[in-house]
Amino acid sequence: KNGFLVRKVHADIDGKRTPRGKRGWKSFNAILKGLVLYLQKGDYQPNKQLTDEDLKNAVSLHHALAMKAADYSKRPHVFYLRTADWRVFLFQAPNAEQMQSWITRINTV
Ligand code: I3P
Repeated sequence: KNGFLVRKVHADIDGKRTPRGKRGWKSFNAILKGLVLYLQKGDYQPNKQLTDEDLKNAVSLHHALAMKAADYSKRPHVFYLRTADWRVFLFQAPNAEQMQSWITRINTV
């Protein structure tokens, strides 16, 4: 699965709150491949080479959990992703269908 997602980093490893200046929303092309969610900047190109930055942004979905961000109302179609090492991301999907599709796919890898 791939698609457009906007990401906010809410917590770093061990659930430590991400500091100010690193909490802004950023747009990516997201690609779910195997147990990894790759986040690439720029226009979508199939089989685009992963840069060092792309690899840093990649998220392991092993023992990760996605859920609708019911308590976040500033933007629509936002879901949480909590990783095994207790990082927390917010992702905004383009619409409700895409949000649900990402949640389901992430939780069934
Ligand atoms: C953050 C940015 C986010 C905002 C966040 C800010 O600043 O403005 O959009 O989250 O607020 O800290 P920066 O880019 O300098 O990190 P919201 O869009 O959810 O308001 P927060 O610290 O309350 O999460």
